[in-house]
Amino acid sequence: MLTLFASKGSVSVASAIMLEETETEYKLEFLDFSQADQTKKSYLNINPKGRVPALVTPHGMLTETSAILEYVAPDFIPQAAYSAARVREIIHYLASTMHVNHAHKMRGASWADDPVAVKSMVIKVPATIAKSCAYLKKIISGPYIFGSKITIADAHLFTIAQWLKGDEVEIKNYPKLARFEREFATRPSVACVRARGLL
Ligand SMILES: N[C@@H](CCC(=O)N[C@@H](CS)C(=O)NCC(=O)O)C(=O)O
Repeated sequence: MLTLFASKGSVSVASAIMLEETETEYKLEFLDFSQADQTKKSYLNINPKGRVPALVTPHGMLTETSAILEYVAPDFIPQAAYSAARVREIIHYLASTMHVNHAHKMRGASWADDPVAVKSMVIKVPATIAKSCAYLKKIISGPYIFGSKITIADAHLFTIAQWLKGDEVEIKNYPKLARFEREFATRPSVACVRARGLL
């Protein structure tokens, strides 16, 4: 049995969605960020990074959304090398650019001690996230990123799309992204994740 360590509304939602899509049995362990659960010794013993997601597998611990999604849902990656690389291209962009842009709002202190620099990072967030949305809207072919078959990249993008409002970006300004988000939200996997209290 797999165990997913996750927190509400965080990037760990993507892993939960793919566990649901693949009808994998898993146990959910909630971390409450308002109680700084991710910094407690009991969790650091599990995931020294102090981040979610973390997945306990029969082989050992796995972290990083991109790695977890590949492990949990290999059938949601195309077989052809180029198509598979395109899926990874999106996932790596989401993890290394868009997620990091978003993190500058709440986690600026990870990069700078100077309060002016931290505030400056916060101010930049709507613009950098908007730039990511402008890039993504060109990629989405609809209804999902790569057409009618979902891939692991869709779960990742749907999860990050939930942060747009908080980052002061209007999804309706990116109609293809808005349609994707609305469409993906109707999937039973999303309803299951919501019912489990992660969304
Ligand atoms: N690169 C990691 C990032 C994981 C990450 O930053 N997760 C955030 C939640 S969205 C977290 O655990 N933050 C806790 C903290 O910063 O204290 C991934 O994509 O899984």
